[in-house]
Amino acid sequence: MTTAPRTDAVFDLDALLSSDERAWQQRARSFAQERIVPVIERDFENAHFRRELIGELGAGGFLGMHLSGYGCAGAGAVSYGLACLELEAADSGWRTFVSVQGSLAMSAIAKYGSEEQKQQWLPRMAAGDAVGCFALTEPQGGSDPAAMTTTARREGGDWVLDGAKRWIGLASLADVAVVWARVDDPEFGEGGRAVRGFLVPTTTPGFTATPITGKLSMRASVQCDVGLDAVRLPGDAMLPGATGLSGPFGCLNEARYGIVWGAMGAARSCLEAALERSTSREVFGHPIGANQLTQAKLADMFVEVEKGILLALHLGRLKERGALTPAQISVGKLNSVREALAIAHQARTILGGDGITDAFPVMRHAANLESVRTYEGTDEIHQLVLGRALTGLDAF
Ligand code: TGC
Repeated sequence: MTTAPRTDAVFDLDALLSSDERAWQQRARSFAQERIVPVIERDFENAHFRRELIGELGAGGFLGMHLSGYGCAGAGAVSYGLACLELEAADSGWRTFVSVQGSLAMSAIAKYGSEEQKQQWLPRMAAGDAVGCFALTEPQGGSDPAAMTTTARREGGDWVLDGAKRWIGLASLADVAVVWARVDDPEFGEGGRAVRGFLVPTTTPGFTATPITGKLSMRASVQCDVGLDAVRLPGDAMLPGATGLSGPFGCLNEARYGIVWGAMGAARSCLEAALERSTSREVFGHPIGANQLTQAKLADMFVEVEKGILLALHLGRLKERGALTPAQISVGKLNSVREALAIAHQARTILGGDGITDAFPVMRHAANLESVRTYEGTDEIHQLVLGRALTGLDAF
């Protein structure tokens, strides 16, 4: 007997959501399926970022959607997570866009910005009329931001920034960059060595952003090398509310939370492709889904998708209560991406040779997830965060 593929056959996850959350999910799903899915294979092949969708995401309320005021939607953490899931079910690059814009750049301004900075940037960013990027990682690596070498020095009333950043999403499209730099002035904290954030309009002389080419992952999105060569900024360009690395880490928490959900979207997409193929492809005279070995693979993939979504939901409910800890986020980020990658690889085996082509989304998801595994804290960083939480011993 053949049946239509079902991923909601065992758990009724909808029953755990409010009507508002289901509506956000449905809107995100419609956007992803109607505007991204039909073009994503071509965009991935051509390494094309479809800039014209930014305004549509803004009009849909998806940019900074978990922030309140300043034109932002004020949605709950679970609604935001569900939107990440649906966008990443289409492509990790588009969930990354929403993460960089909303969870990193807009969050930095909303958490740490002055009232003037919020007024200047947040409404335009929420509408998609302005794009932001978040410049933390440097060329020598992203795992140890404490080793940052980018500097900000005082010259008269101005700030002058020098340094380099790498893997900065959206930088070549951005209107404003949130740049993290080490200051040399005791007045600004930590004996003159504090990491502080600066809002850099990307038209400022000395700011350059060069898209990184040769990527075999995240091809439908943009990551850049950023140069900061004597970038002169007014004295009020600093974000007043963040002193030290807890500033950028506070934003990384937001983005990592979105990944917990998003990676499960990519995983669900891979499972759905494998399920569909398991009933439509016949080998040895019957659908491959009738083979016990195929069913075991499907069951294992399903178990991890459902567990991952339930974990994401649990973390979302904690976040809504203000009780979510960085170690809990590390559990989610580590688990979701690791399992999503395993699911993508397992799904590929069910698709046979066709699984390596763009007739299916699976290889694209697998390639994208390699980036997701590395950014916002590698597997190893999250293991070490958890090792510290468990033992009380710092192994960095
Ligand atoms: P340590 O130097 O001891 O602590 C610095 C301060 O930060 C605080 N902190 C956190 N605060 C909030 N949330 C977190 N998750 C935090 N983690 C640390 C810490 O309490 C301390 O505060 P204070 O007030 O005492 O100064 O750092 P640590 O030993 O706690 O952390 C070490 C480690 C390895 C966990 C941390 O360095 C780390 O998380 N490394 C990974 C960084 C990372 O994720 N990098 C990738 C960034 S991805 C990116 O930049 C690209 S964005 C996407 C795009 O643009 O496309």
